Amino acid sequence: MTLLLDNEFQPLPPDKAVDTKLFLETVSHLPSFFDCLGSSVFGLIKSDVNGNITKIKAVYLKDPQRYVTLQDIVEAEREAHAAQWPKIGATLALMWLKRGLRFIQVLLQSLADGEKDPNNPNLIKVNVIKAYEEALKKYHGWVVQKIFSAALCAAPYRSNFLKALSKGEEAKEEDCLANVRQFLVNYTATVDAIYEMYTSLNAELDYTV
Ligand code: 0SG
Repeated sequence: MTLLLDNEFQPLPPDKAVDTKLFLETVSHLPSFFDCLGSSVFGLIKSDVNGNITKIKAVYLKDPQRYVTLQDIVEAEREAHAAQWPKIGATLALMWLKRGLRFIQVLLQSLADGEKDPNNPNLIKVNVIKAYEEALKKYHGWVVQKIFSAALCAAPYRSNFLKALSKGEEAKEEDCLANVRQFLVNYTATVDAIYEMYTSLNAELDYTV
């Protein structure tokens, strides 16, 4: 069993509503993956992602029957905190979490599509830069972009990264990539649904940190 497939996302219902409990259970496994990556720079990223998840979970646990879907939470906060919303509570945490999830999605998709630097085929820098530019860069000022550069230098080799996705087992590269492709089906649908929800509720912000 691979790390990814151990924690596969569930298919969405026809209305694409994301079930809060299932979502939180699944994303709560993601931060431990950062431990496989080695460098301490990933500790900072792990704690940011963990903080987002903890914040959403805390709101959910206040009233699980009311917050069945992620949209229930975002809409309730819009009603309760009209003046500060969407820069508040779980709405803010999910806004940032979805960007990290999009980063992971674009990175894995790029690897699954076989995108490589022909001069350095065992590096994943091209894949990481693509994911960063699509998901995060526009929200980062100079200082955070420097943190990204440090993380980029610490990025593992492609072969080691694919092994890490498979908990370090001696899985064949093609098997790892097949697992990644399977994982991406429900994962991408879920991330897309959260982005669509933020657009339709006008909850997206574009400030930089
Ligand atoms: C395999 C190689 C991978 C390379 C990975 C590179 C990843 C990019 C690194 C970027 C560095 C990120 C460092 C942290 C940056 C944070 O400042 C930002 C903004 O954080 C938000 O700020 C908080 O998350 C919010 O927390 S909340 O839950 O309380 O709401 C909030 O504090 C907000 C500011 O609030 S405000 O002042 O506006 O009120 N975080 C990010 O940019 C998200 C970074 C996620 C990276 C995910 C990378 C996954 C890598 C996976 C590798 C497989």
